[in-house]
Amino acid sequence: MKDAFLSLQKEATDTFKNIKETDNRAREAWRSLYVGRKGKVALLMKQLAGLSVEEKKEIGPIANAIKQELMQLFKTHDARGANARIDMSLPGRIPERGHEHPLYQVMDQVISVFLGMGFDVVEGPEIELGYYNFSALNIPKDHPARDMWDTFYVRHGKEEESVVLRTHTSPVQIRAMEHRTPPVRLIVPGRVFRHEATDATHGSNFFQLEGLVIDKGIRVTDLMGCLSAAMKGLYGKDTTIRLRPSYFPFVEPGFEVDISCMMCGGSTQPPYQGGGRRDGGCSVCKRTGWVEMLGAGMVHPVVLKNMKVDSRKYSGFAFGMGIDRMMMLAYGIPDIRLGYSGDVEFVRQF
Ligand code: FA5
Repeated sequence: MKDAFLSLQKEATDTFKNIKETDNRAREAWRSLYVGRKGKVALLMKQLAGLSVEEKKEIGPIANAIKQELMQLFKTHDARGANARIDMSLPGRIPERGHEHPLYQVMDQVISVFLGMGFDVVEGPEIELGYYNFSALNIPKDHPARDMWDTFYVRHGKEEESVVLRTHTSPVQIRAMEHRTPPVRLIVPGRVFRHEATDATHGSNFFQLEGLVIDKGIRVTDLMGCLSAAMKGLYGKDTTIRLRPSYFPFVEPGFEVDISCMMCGGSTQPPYQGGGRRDGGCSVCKRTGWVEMLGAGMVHPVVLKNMKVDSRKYSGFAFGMGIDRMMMLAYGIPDIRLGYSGDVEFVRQF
């Protein structure tokens, strides 16, 4: 038996020496024939089972050593062989580069416009206390104004204990002012959540960007000037804005801010022949010439009080815009849900 192992060792070693270094196929055949799972060494080792205990003690270690030696011979050679050589002249494999999601592209554009106007960027938690999301923003419990936001409750209960997925970025106004004193100029980009029946323009998960300015003598005209400059920065110098009265509990007065249509340039009169036209008018502004862009208003004195800001000395304005809808306008995306579909083919277009 011992001789059988020794002669197999010699046979295997001699055969291996005769294989050309570049002949990968022959080397692989050698590996399979001698040290493979059903190779000659394995077959011979099976026969060890029929030996006496004494013989096993003597031959077992020899058999194992031969097996290891042959496997090592193959491995060592393989490491130096043709397989392991690197052809430096081959062109490298270039990994595919991704790019920012269109939502973040738009978000970054908006942020950079406001950074240019001297605003700071602040962030806050997506899971928020009911206090910050509602009460501190002058929306008391059971007030009908809460119906404006369909809320996902993480913990429903007493007001001071309730926890929600924030329905807007406005709670960060309050949080930010816990560590600041006026004058402040800040923006808050972030994800928000609403218990919406989703459709082409409504998501249950979308992005907003909030703005807050507080200083001495801030007036509605400052709000108008600031938002007008920002919208010109985003949509071109000919862009104009208009304010319509609206209601948000945390501002007084409150406005909806529209901008002149970026597609038809505010032309309401047919025959308009530019982009976005369908059946006798611009499909983006529906021939009104205006596109709804933001909610805004002068910060309510109750909210200033909750921020520990003296409303006799200071005043301010706040605004909030929906980034998803801005993305839809910027890229002509017909359905808000496409942005969250995880479809790479969709994202690659932008
Ligand atoms: C607010 O959320 C206020 N916090 C904004 C605000 C801030 C007003 C500061 C005054 C002062 P509103 O619910 O209208 O307001 O939402 C703001 C924007 O978010 C909308 O103009 C819209 O662009 C976007 N938006 C609202 N609901 C959805 C939705 N379900 N899906 C996608 N975008 C939405």
